Amino acid sequence: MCGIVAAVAQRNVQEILLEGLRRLEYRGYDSSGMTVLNSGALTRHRALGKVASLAAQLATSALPGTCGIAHTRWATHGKPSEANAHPHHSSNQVAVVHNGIIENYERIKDTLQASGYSFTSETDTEVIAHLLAEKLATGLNLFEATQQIVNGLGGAYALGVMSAAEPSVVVGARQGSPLVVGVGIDEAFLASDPLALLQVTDRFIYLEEGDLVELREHGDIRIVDRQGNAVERPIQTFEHGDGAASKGNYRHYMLKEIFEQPDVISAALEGRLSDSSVLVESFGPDAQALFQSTRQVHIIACGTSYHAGLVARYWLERYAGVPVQVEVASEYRYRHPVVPEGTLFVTLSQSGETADTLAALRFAKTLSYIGSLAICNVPGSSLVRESDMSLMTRAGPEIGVASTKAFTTQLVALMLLTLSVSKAKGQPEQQDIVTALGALPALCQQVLVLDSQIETLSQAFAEKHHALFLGRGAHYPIALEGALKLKEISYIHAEAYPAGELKHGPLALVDSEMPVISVAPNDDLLEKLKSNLQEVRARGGQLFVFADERVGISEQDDVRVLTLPHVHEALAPLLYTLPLQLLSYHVAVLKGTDVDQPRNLAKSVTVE
Ligand code: HGA
Repeated sequence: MCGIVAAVAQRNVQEILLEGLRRLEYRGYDSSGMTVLNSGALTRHRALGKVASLAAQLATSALPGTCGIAHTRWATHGKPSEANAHPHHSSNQVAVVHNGIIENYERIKDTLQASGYSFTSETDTEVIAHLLAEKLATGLNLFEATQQIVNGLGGAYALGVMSAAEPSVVVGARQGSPLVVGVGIDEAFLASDPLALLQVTDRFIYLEEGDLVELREHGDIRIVDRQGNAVERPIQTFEHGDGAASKGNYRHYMLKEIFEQPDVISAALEGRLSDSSVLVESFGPDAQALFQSTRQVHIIACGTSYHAGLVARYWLERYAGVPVQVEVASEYRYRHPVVPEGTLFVTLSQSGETADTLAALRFAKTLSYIGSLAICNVPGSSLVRESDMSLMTRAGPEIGVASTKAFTTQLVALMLLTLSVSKAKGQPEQQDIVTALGALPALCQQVLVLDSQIETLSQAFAEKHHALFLGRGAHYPIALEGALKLKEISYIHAEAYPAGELKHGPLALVDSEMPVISVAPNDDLLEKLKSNLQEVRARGGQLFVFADERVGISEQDDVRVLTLPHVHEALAPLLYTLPLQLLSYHVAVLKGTDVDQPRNLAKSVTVE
């Protein structure tokens, strides 16, 4: 979602802020803007479109100054336009950048308008600028003013604010949207994500919900909690090098991230398996006892993570004998779920800041779960901090908006969970799966070698408007994920069905214009799947099958087959994800879409 970056330094901050915005662009890219304090005046540039448009403005008209705030937007209130772009000002006295949604902004706006404030944007954010101006006019300083107004803001926000009257001060606030403080030498920064600041520091303070922070000259940082008490938050060193956030020799982040999968899957397994067994302690000291008493599992997630949860349902029920419910967070959080005794609550999120998932966790904590587990890629994220247990997926920074390596490492984590629950319950060890996990990175490498064949295959899709994905069993969620990838980055309408469901409706769509993609691992549903594929052929459909080398599906005029190495049945969902990612990628490249930043989407969905 929107990205915030702010700096109080001894040097000109324009380039630091601009580089920060470039690094945050994955969070939102419909417009951007920057305000810098120069000789007691707030000077601002805003531009519609990507950060490059703002950079072009700055190249012709620089914003010099040592204190500034900047923003890249993903609109929630008011269309993408220059007038709606942040920072928002009030009478050139106050500037505000905001990530989140102010739910009660209409009521606040009415009151402010009645007091004579006029609005120049359609955003919810602008009320914050005028509220601050109103408070500053009473003699409060910026920090006190922010402290007073946040209590009246409903919804979620991360804020960066500055005032013309206080030349070297930026105030930040966090409630429901992420915000970190970057600790420099004699300078201090704020950002929505540490990645934005790796060019200037690798030391970060992760603010907690309700925290307010003041950055002043010489790197002075003061934090108070919701109650107004001064608090010390630990400084943490960022583990991944800055190189993790660059494209390297790849044309797109997405392609780089697809090709990183053998390495990150190895990293996700490292230290978590012995020769023949999973190490339950990987989930923390309480895991053994908690898993032992787990009688059901509820998995809550959004988007791609939800698909990982659906795969885990097949795994946990089959290999650990535990019943599982999987649900999207935005539905779960507004239901009245019944929680059977002994239920473990599991959340999945790449960023750990997904607003719906976080709200679902907070809601779940009011119910009678035996404990909560977060499977997440970002240590120190809200989801991790607020859960009883966590397991890091170790995928490293994922920049492409369409998730790839975060998904497969979530699957690895979920298989480790399956094996751990089974082991804690005293069931026989699944040694064959443990061994197969060890061999998985090499198999992934073999699949990635098929890249050029998949690129050739992708030509058959570039002119299509629709596509159907089929899978059975644990591969139905993989078909769902394949369809989601194609939709997200190539804008081709794609749907996924369990193959056995075809005859109950979707078969009506099949003709020569409808490519049908199927994953056919060598599992006990193979013969059933083959019959379903015959149903497609009989209706003139064009089939594209990703098949195990042992299944014996042969290439024909209307059937294109891409052969994958044999893999343990339990791990096939992981392996079969890779060719579907590559297919979507190449179709999108052929269509000329913006692969890493597809239209209307943003990564790390920190608004509801
Ligand atoms: N509501 C604000 C900020 C949106 C946001 O945080 N998106 O992620 C706006 O629409 O400008």
